[in-house]
Order: sequence, then structure tokens, then C-alpha cells
Amino acid sequence: MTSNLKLNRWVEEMAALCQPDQIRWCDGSEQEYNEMFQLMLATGTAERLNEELRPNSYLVRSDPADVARVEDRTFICSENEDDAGPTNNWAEPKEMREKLGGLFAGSMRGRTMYVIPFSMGPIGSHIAHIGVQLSDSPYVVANMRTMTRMGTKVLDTLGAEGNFVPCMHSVGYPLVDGREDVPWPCDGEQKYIVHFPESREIWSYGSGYGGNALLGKKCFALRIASAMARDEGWLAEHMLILKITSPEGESKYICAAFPSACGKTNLAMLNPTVKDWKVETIGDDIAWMKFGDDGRLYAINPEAGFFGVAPGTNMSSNPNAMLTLTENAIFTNCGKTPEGDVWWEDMSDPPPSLIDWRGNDWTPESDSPAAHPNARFTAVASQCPVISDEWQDPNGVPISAILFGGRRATVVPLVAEARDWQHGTFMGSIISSEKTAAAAGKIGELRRDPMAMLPFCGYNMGDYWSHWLDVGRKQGAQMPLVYYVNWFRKGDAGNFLWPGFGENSRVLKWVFERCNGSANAVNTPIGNLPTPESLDLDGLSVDDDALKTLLTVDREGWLQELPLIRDYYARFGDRMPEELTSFVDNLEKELSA
Ligand code: O2Y
Ligand code: MN
Repeated sequence: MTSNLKLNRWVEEMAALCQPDQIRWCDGSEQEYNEMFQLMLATGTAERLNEELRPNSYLVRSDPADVARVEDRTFICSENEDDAGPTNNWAEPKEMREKLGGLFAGSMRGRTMYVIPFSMGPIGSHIAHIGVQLSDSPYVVANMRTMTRMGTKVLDTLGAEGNFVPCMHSVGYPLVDGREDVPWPCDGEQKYIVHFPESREIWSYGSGYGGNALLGKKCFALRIASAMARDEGWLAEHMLILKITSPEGESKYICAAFPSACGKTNLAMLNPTVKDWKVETIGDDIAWMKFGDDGRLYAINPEAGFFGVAPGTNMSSNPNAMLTLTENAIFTNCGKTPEGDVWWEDMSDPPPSLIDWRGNDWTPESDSPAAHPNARFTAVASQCPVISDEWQDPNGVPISAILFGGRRATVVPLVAEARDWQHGTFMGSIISSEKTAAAAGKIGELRRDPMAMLPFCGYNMGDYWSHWLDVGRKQGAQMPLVYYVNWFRKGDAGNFLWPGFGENSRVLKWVFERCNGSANAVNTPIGNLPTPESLDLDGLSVDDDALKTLLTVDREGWLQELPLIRDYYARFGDRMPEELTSFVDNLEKELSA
């Protein structure tokens, strides 16, 4: 219980709606975490891994119908449809409330309703915000303890008058009429992940998985927080935060936004190959940035753990993630070896046999993967060997640069620096990944993912760009420098031209030196590109042709891309900021000059 009247009333009201057998206020203790796993072991939801190989760790298998975020079932219910914009699913708020009222009525019968108070960001930080999730899932309780600061301390900080974002969640599997529980309860037919941006509420029904169910993450820290940030003059972004330190001991902080499957967690934890440079992690997925008294943007990682994709993670692609997972971890939808450890594709040589994520026998000859492609690990950030000392600083860290990136086989160079914040907003608005391979001389089919926020912006993307332009107008020269990077450029033979992974530190070093004014660049129509000498390529074997492609402007390619950008912008109608459209016109002029 709490002295917070608003919270007590809401819990009572929701309990009356969902009719749980009992209510449990979560304290966030280790004992409570262990109890959640005792419950999950009893229902067959979780299995304990071999204590010697993976101490205090568990494997959970979800229902095969509940394995990922469900974007087509995710709704932004603003009062006005135009305020959700063309990139979001909108539903009329009153109708949606009626629908949800019906779905949640009695949805927790036979179960416990957990009250999960959590802070996104260090408790008490002026950049942090509090949420309270109600859920009938012990899996959610355990994961929320890892991913957020959760429990009694949050209630103490909330006090009698404090405000919180209510996050309502049910797996939608009441135990009524003699219905037995199942290892992964969910509603196989109906899922609703619903946001009311004006009243700052989240309602999630029918899924127990990841971003659908751990409501602090994508639902609160991005969709609702982006609307709060617009109204309050700050930024809630889908960005990693890293700290880079030069051999001279000078440090800078960089944020970076990439769509899924571009190696964001790998970059956040990168081991640099440039001699005597150091990279440390502050966050791997989300950044909240508010202005300090000095007019600079200060960022916190609102999360306390990592919910990373397991397949593809290994001691070469991301040793620091692997070392983070050596103990106290939750694995979801991974394979299980006969020795009682987890395994996933590309982790190491495949074991001769194992039990796959569906619970079936598996061998390397099997037709399907051992781990689901969206299999996940959950582990506390403090276990990361390269976590920065400042990762919990309540004041945040001052951001010097922001990187945007996509997965582009063609056109986009290794790195381009925006001329200023407004130009950087333009760069962020056009980031895209190629969905299909490029035909000779033609760009592949593109998936636009502006600022990597496509599934996460809680309001009209056109207004979101206006908000970016506005904050830049207010703070001007104090804003971070902005870069467009592309680790995925390919040659004519379909080979990657840039080695990626730890070698990306060479680009980070150039960015660092640009922020200090000590690295050279050439001004081009698309922004400032490194001169070949300014990029530290010592010890790297990238041939001259590849380097030329990586560092020159593909005028023809960009000219082909401009109509695609115009078509995309046209979708936003009168919400499209004219300033961004002018950047396309100017780029066309400069490319044609
Ligand atoms: O599939 C899910 O439910 C999780 S999605 C996710 C998880 C961690 C970090 N990023 C993402 C994402 O989709 O961007
Ligand atoms: Mn993400």
C-alpha cells in the first residue's frame, strides 16, 4: 500500500474490473524475484539452468503465438486521428476504452494482480519518471525488476502527491470454469497494446512477451514519453548512449539511433580497435535527454537492464554482452543444451543435439532454428564489464554527438556530418534500410524508419520532426553535432565494404575529433565527409576502391533517392515541416550543380 491516493484508487478500480484472487504490492526485493521463479518453475513456465554453467539463471519458453512485439496490434488512441499520424494505428479512444473494458473485465480471475511501481531512470533524478504497472504475470514482475528500478523505494519517492504513468497489463488468460493454467498464458486470438497519449495511459492485453508486456520499455519510455517530451520540451529517443575516451583521457558522450538488426547493442558495448581509445556503455536502447542549466542536452538511460536479441550474439560480435549474461540472467525462447545451458544460432559451434525453443528435440540438421530469431536475454546493466561509472548519474551525461544509421547497401556513405542541428533533423528523418537487394544501378526497396522511431513515436511523426526543429532553434549552437552513418555499404560483388563491429570505433574517433575541431572534413551536398587522411585506418585493410566508395557522394544514387524522400514526406500532408522539404530542394540543387 501507499499514501498516494491516486494510486490506491486506481489499484482498487482496476482490481474491481479484473477481479484477481489477490493483490500483491511488489517490493523489488531479491526474495520476491526468487518467489516469482518458484511460481514459474511450478507452472512449467521457467526452467533453472545448470548452476555451474549459468548461475542463478532461467530459461523461459513462450507460446509460439507470442514471440515478439505486435506492431499491427499497437494503437495510439489520441482524441484526434491526425495527432497519431500516418505511421501509427489509430483507434477512436472512446470505442477503444469500451473494447478494453470488456477484455479486462474478469481477466485476472484465479490469478494474482501484481502492483509494480517502477522508475524509468535513477530514482529521484530530475530526468526520470515514475510508472506503475499492474500485471497478472510473474514473468513480467521478474523482468521488470531487472529492466527498471522497481519496488518500495519508488513508492517512497512517489509520496502522497506524486504522479505516475498507469500501465495496465493482463495476459488475458483467466483461470475460470476449471481451466488449468498453462506454462505461457496469453490470449492466442486477441492482443491490444494501447496508448492514450493525452491522458498518458497504457493498456496492454493478451501478450506476455517483451515490448508488449514490459510496459516501461517501448510503451512508456518511447511512445508515451515522446508525447510528454514534446509537451515539456525534451527528447525521448530510441538511442543507445556510449562514452568514448581518448588516449589523453578526454571523454565525450554519444547517442545513436538505429533500426532493428543494425547492431545497436554491439555498438553500445563495442571493444575499440583504435589503439588506446576506450568505449563504455551507458545504455543500449533508449535515451531521455533534457536541457541542463548550461543549455546542453543531458541524457540518462531510463532502463536498468538489457533485453537483447540472443541469436547472433557471440564472443566475437559482442563479447561484453556475452560476459554480461554469465549469471543472474533470464533467457526467453533460446535452445537448451543437454548440459543445462542455453544456446542460440551463431553463439558457437552448434552442439550435437539440444531442446529447441518450442521444447522439441533439435539437431544441427533440423529445418528450424534452435532459438527463435527474436529470442531474448534479460540481464542487469551493472553486470556489463564495460558499463560506465556515470551510467546511473541522476544528472545524466552531456551529449556531444548523435548518430543516425540504417542498413544501406547503396548510396549512403560510411559517415556524413550534418551542417547543423536542423540539417541533422533532416538526416534523421530520411534514415532507411533496404528491404530488398539493389538491382544494378537501382536502389533496393526501402523501409523508412525516421530516427529509428517508426514503431515508437507516440504521435504524428510530422509533429515530432517539428519538435526536433524547435528544440534546435531554441538552443542553437549548444546542440550536439549530428551524423548519418552506414556500416552496411556493399560492393558490386555484394561484399560488405566496411568490416564493422570494433572497427566502427574509427568512425567514433573521427566524430570525437570533429566535436573538438581537430579532424578534417570536406563539405559536400550531403554534409561533411571525412577526408581519407582524417579517418584513422591504421592497421586496417580496406582497399582504396572500397574506401573511395565509402567516402564519396554517389550523386546519381542520391538524385534517384530524392523522389522517394518527397513521396514519403507527402504522406504527412500539412503536418510536414516545410523546413525539411526545403532541405530536399536544396540537396537537389547542390547535387545538380
Ligand atoms: O520483441 C520484443 O518484444 C522486444 S523489441 C526490442 C527489445 C529490446 C530493444 N529493442 C527492441 C526493438 O524492437 O527496438
Ligand atoms: Mn529497440
